[in-house]
Amino acid sequence: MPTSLLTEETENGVVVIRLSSDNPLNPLTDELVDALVSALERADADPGVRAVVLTGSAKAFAAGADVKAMVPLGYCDAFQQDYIGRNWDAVRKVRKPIVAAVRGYALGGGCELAMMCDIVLAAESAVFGQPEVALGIVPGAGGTQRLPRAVGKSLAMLMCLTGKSITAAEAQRAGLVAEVVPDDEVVRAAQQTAGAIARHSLPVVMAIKEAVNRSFESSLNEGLLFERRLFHAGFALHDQKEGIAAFTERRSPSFTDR
Ligand code: CO8
Repeated sequence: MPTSLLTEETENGVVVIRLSSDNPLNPLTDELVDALVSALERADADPGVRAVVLTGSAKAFAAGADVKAMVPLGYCDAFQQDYIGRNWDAVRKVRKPIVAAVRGYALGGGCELAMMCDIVLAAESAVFGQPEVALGIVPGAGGTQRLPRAVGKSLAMLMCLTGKSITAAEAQRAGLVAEVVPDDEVVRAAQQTAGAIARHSLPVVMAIKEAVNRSFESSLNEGLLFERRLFHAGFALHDQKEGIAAFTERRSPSFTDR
């Protein structure tokens, strides 16, 4: 259900969730993040949704956590409320693929949110950064963990320790971004990418997402074993039989998600 902070529209199995708060910089207020988490959980549970596009305004994907809300917080408040951790864990639990379409600023929590998505497409205007150090704080939603995995230690250190941001082209060269496209095409490009995913068998797509994410959490041996077990389990799927039959019969497969 749309809220004033968020709009959602579904077309051909792809839901576009757009962060659209009153401030076009989309500071990630508790209300905005709660609305986002609810929308993602709804999409995950909705059999009519097969992939998600997450985007922001033309000016910003999101300019980070709501800095103004941090002013009154002390350590005990932050710790007892599990400030930030509480709902961010819900984003990474989404099992359907999420394609981020980033225009403008993706800073701090905004960059971290983009990195929680499965594929990042950037507009030419996109700017990625972890400027928290300038505020006297440490990144709080994965900047020090996901960024080095995405771009390597040296560039991650440079960004986190100096607050220097990088352009869309630099982010693509570093591996943070899959593709860079003109600003007015990025949401459509993300819908097309999500649509290409949505045409495949959903249980297979979900298993692939799980396996790729597992590669960040496990040793190579454990990851390879996990992948092999999923590969074997796939022989129980009708869609695996259908995909292989369609290939051998030189026709398009007709997947049923079974
Ligand atoms: N939080 C709250 N308000 C913000 C934020 C923010 N992150 N960013 C901008 N605003 C507000 C400004 O205060 C200003 O409000 P007002 O008009 O009332 O003064 C309004 O938005 C417009 O901002 P600017 O005038 O600064 O706009 P510019 O176009 O000149 O500059 C920038 C745009 C470069 C994006 C600039 O606003 C900026 O540097 N913003 C802060 C970016 C930042 O430091 N982000 C990191 C925040 S800390 C963080 O994200 C910790 C992560 C922890 C996990 C997060 C999960 C939620």
